[in-house]
Amino acid sequence: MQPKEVIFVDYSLLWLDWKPKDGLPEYVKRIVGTPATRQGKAALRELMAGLSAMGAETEQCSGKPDDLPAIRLKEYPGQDEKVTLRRSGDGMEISGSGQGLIYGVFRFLRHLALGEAFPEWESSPAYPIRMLDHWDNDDGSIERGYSGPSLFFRDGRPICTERTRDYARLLASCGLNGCCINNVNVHGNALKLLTGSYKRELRRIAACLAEYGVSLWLSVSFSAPIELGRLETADPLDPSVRQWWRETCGRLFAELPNLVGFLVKADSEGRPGPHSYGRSQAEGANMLAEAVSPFGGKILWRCFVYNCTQDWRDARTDRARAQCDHFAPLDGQFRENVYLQIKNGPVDFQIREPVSPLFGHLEHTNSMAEFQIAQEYTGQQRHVCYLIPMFREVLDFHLEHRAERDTVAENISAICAVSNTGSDFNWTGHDLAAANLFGFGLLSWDPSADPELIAREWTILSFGADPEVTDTVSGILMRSRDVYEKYTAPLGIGWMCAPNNHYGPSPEGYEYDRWGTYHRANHLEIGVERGPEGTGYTQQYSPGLAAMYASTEDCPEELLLFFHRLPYAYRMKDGRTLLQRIYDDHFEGYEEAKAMAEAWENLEDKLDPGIYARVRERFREQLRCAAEWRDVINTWLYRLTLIPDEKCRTIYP
Ligand code: GCW
Repeated sequence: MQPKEVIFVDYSLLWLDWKPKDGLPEYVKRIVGTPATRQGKAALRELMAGLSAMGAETEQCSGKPDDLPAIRLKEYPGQDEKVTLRRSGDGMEISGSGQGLIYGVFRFLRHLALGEAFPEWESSPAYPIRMLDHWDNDDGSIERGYSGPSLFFRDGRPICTERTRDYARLLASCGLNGCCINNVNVHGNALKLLTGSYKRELRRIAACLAEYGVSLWLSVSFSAPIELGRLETADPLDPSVRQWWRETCGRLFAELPNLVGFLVKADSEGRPGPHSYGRSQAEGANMLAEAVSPFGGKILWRCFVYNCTQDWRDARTDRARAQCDHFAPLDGQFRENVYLQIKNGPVDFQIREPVSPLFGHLEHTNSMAEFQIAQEYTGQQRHVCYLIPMFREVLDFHLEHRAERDTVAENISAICAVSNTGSDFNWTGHDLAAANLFGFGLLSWDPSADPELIAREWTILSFGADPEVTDTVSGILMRSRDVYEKYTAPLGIGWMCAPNNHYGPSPEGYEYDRWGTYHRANHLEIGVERGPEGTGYTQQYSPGLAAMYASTEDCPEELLLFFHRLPYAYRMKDGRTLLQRIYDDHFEGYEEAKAMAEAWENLEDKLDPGIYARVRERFREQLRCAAEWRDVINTWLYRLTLIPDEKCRTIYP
């Protein structure tokens, strides 16, 4: 029997576990250039360590440059993020500011690991703000966290550990430059992050992040002047409130040189906000923007404002409309250091939603796209669900509101994702979920990056370069979103998950609740009509898109039940009935999940045994849960309609 060729991997390093590499170019033996800044030094250290892990014996030559083949590091002054890799004589030159060098070095190491001798790259990131939002609480728990306790908090206090620096490296290595460390729902001691009580800890965290060019952001409570300042109001137009914020910011920004600004969830799901004082969202955001502006600070203002105490009997209120209804009329009223943070879809991170129409209404306001790599509604890091193809679809979407620069990617000026990381040794719970972290980083730098190439690259960096492993793992990743979609809620309808924890099926779990997420299914029809005859949501899009979505014929089928209420006998384009399509998707989705699990099992001899076993366990749970989804959704629809599956597969009457 052939000996197994297994690569052992230190998965706590994720894609930064550089593997030994044959045939490295001659020039990697020498590094010329001595960066002066903290980031530049970190870049040099990464380069030395990366090359050594790949098996090179590299020396750093700090003397006068000569003509011998070498890697030349050229550091420019400033904070610019631009980076250039180019051939220089028989060697390579990597140039940029200190921060640019970090991106350049990681990119260079990636190229070497992928087998390119002279990588050439000249690039600047698409957005100046590319960050992760942590929903981490002061007690160390994480709202919607699926990979262990918080990296940033323990027992009511912020913490800086040896992993904080590792985390900063991971973020910088895929192009991210910011991190908001606490939950947008600000509770408990997290309120006191503004007070100076945790100055020491925050300074340490900020310094670890800064070394890799990652800025610190904090989530703040709009009513902090009451909670902390003992004022009687948080009215944004009240002079004492404004004064309180100015003073607080003055102290905080002086204490934390790497702080860039605040993230605010106001008037949303019970959080305080300007509406309580009869003020607009713009008045609220601008008050904070003014307070941070002397320090070059920025405000990220979330647009997740909707009525979360809706009466389910009220069929006229449509939650999908809420963001545009609240924010579109305010375009142009926000200060230039405010960014409106908009979830990718109009409701809430479901596996299939249309693109939020709000992106098309902000001609004179900075906007920021918010994605979620924490898999709250997409399998909670127990199911494999590679989200990068979905994010690309959103970024590529044409809003049809202007002739040029019309896609979402071209309209936004910042980008973020709710983080999927925690203290688990593999950072993301499911080993394959790290592809979402890596992929989001790459996409935030270059929104035209190819999700499939990202998947392949990530697989090689994580598991080594065996072509069968690369094809199989990237193949699993690329199919995974469609598979998850098929066995869960059908055709864009969303919300058939269990209430509160959002895992597993419960088709009526949210039906008689206050959250505004209804399908209103009866024995004849399912869905909410959102065309002009219905809630009018479609009219929030530009006329061409509005007409497309309003027409059942032209509406993309995968979104049919997001936009329309339809009878079960409605004919799909391929002639199947709507109900048969749903049955088929659920049976197929399960089979496809099983095929993904089997494909993984075929790699047993080729993978690090620890990774193999962990992912196999997760697939077991995915299959159990996929079967549950299939059977619950199919059975529920069968019992409602009494229409059997044409193919007579098992449903439970
Ligand atoms: O969908 C909801 C989540 C909440 C989250 C909220 C938000 C942080 O279930 O847990 O709160 O979205 O985005 O603010």
